[in-house]
Amino acid sequence: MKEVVNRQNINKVTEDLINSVYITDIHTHLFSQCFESMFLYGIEELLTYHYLVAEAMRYTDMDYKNFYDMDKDKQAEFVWNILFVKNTPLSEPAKSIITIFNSLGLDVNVKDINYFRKFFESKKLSDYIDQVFEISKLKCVVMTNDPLDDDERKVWDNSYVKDERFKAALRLDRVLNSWEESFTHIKKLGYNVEKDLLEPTIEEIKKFLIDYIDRMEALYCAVSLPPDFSMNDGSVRAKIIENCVLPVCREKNIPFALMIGVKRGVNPALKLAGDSVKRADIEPLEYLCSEYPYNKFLVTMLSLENQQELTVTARKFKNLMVFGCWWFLNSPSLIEFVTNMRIEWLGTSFIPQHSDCRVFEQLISKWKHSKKVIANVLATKYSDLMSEGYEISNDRIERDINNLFGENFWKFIEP
Ligand code: FIX
Ligand code: ZN
Repeated sequence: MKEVVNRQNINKVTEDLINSVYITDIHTHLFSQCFESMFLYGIEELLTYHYLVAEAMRYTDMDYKNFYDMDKDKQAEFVWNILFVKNTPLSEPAKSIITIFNSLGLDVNVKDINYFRKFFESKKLSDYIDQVFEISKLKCVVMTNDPLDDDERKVWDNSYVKDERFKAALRLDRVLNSWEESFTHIKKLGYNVEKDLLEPTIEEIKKFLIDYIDRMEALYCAVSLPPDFSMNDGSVRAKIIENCVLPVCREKNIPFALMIGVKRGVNPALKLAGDSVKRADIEPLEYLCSEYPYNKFLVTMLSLENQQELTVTARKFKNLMVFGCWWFLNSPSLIEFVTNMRIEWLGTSFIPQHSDCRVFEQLISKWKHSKKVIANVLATKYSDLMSEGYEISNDRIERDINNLFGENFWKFIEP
C-alpha cells in the first residue's frame, strides 16, 4: 500500500519501520550455542565487557593486575559498584546495560547485583536466545571465526551444529599480523608452510584458507589492521594479502573485510581494553580497490578523521562497501555524524552499522541505540525531500531500510 507520509509523522513512521525490520548484523564476536563456553551471556559477562572495565578503572586506585586477578564475579561486582552504584551510568557502554535491563523487563533502579543475577540464572538458554533475537529483531549475526584458536577449532572439527542465525567469517588477524608465530601453528594443522613465502608456502596458505572457508561456510574473510597498514612496505602481511587472500577471495567470490585503524595494546595491562585508535592512511585501500577491481572489499575505519576519506573512496570504487560505526565510533553522537555524511555522499549504498557484540544481550542495546539515531537521520533527510514537494511513501522507506540493514550486504556478497 502506497500510503503517503507527511512531515509531521515522518519521524514516527521511519522509527516504526526501522523497528520492524529483521537485521543482518555483519560483524560480531558472538558464537552460537554449540561453542558452549564461548557463547558469552549474562550479568557477569556484561559487566566485565572490556569497554566497561576500561571505564571503571578510571574511578579507582586499584592496579589493573589486581583487578584481573579477581574472579569474574568479583570483577563484575567491582564494575557494578563503581559505574552503577557510586556513579551515574551516562557513558554509552554503561547506558547500554540499563537499556538491556529495561528491555528484558527488569527494574533498572535496583542496586543489588544479585537481583539481576537471579534473573539471568533463571533463563533456559535456547529459549533465551530466541527471546533476545526477537527483542533485537535480528535475522542473523556474523561471528568472528579464528581458525588458529584451538578451542574454537575443536568445535568446528568435532561438535559444530549449524544454527542459521549465526553465520561465519574467517578472521585472519593471526595469519596476517603475526606470521612469525602463526606459520608454525598452521604447519601443525598439516599444511606444509615455511616462514619464507616461497611458492609452495603460498599454495599451502591458499589451501588452508580454502579449507576453512569451506568448513565454516564463511561469508567473508576479515582482518583488523593498524593505522600504519601499508601495501607497499614489503611486509609479509602485504604479500599474503596479494598472493593468497585476494586470489582465494576472488576464487570463492567472497569479500575481504578490512577493519583499519586499531592500535593494539597501547596499555597492555588493560588486556582487551587496552587497544586504541589512530588515523590511518587511505592509500592502501585505494590501491587495493583499483588494482583488484574483481575483488570485493568490506571496509570500516576506526578513526573519526578517516570517515570522509573512506566515504569518498567508496564513491570512486564500487567494489568497496563501507560498513559500520566501529567500536569508539559506536556512540549516538558519532553515529549521527557519520551516518549523515555517508547518506549525503553515498545515498543508501552502504551498511550503516554492525554491533561488534561480544556478549549476547548487547545485541539489544547496541541495535536499539543505533536504530534510534539512524531513524532520526533518515527521517530528517526524507523531510528535506518532502519540503521540496517530493512524495515519500511507506514502501519507499521500507525499501531503503531493508537495503541499509541487510540487503546491501547480501547483494554485495552475492556471487
Ligand atoms: O578487532 C575487532 O574486531 C574489534 O572489534 C575487537 O577486537 C574489539 O575488541 C571490540 O570488541 C570492539 O568492539
Ligand atoms: Zn570486532
